[in-house]
Amino acid sequence: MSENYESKVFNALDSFQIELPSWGFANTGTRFGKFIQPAAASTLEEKLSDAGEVHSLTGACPTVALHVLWDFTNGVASADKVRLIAQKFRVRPGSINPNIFQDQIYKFGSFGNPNAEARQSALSHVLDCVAIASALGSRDISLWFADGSNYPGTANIRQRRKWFEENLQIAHSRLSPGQQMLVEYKPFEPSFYHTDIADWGMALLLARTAGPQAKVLVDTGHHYSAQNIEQIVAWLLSEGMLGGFHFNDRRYADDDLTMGSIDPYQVFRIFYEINLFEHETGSRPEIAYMIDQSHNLKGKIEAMIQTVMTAQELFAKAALVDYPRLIPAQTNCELVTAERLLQDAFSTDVRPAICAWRKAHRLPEDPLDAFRQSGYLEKITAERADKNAASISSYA
Ligand code: RM4
Ligand code: MN
Ligand code: MN
Repeated sequence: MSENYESKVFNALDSFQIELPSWGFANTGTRFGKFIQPAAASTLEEKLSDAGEVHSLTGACPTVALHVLWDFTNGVASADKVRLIAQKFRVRPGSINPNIFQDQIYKFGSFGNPNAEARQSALSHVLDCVAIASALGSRDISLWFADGSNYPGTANIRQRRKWFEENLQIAHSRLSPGQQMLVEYKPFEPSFYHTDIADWGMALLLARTAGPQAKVLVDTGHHYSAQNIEQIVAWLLSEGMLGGFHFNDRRYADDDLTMGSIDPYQVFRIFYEINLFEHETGSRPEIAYMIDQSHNLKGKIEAMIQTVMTAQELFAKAALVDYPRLIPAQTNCELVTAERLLQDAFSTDVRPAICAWRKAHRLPEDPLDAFRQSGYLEKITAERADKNAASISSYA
């Protein structure tokens, strides 16, 4: 059992990579204020340096998601510079994320804005993002829209859907072969009455209308509390429409807490559905695993390393489910047997096998401890503290 267990963990970790968000290293806050950390990154160079540190310690994060408005000061013209900075820190540009929610022109929406000029501006930014992705060799263009409304009767929901369809189709037509458009949904916030892409069904319909290279992105924090996320995952898998994840944890809403910190069994159940699909179909869908978290209080790099370690543990545990025994147990309605196969895998301590995997890959056995010993945090704190102290921290 034990050798078999270790090889399952090794295989799982060999196949598992998770993308870091560039914005996860910068100062962030809540609606009420930004909390300044002396070591936070404020330039792309600093963000990619921090991401490179996480990757060098964990070996699991070769790519970094980029937010175009925040990371590409000159749009497409910045692409070469971004590539060189990424190379310097031994990471690669990952998903490209447009920002069509921050500028004043988007007060009443982007693709769903009744004003044609605003829709056009959003479209041209998304097209720039496709061009940036092509220039950098990035596969995924990841779309999240803040569009929605705050009061009943103030927005024409069906008309806005049509505008979305039009622009998504145009953006899709610019994709190169092999590129993907990921459509993310979110039930509320910043809009509090209706959101144009509020759930996975809406995202699925829009992705289908956009074209064959569009899929759905599941952000684990973008659901109502009682929702069965793994069932959504299972349905998207069976539709061939699961494009990727933004992982984070939550207790109430889109809290962007550390993955697995509130409900690790939730993450395990998602990985279990994916593993079961792979076991049954013999095929491995290309799923972009990404982190989308905002650590306001924890040290940013520490929290990111903690996240990657948690992700690896939960992914490894899901690989331990005895699928050949589970499937007949499901067919024969042996409920307790089936459920216990999941529980056995979830409660297995995979940490010794993960340490062995790290050792075999010349990685530190405890990446968090190695980070604390490395002196990196002290070095960047000394370099960045003054600049961070001078940055604005108030909400209004
Ligand atoms: C949203 C969503 C997006 C992220 C923005 C900053 O809630 O999760 O993926 O890019 O926040
Ligand atoms: Mn997200
Ligand atoms: Mn979010």
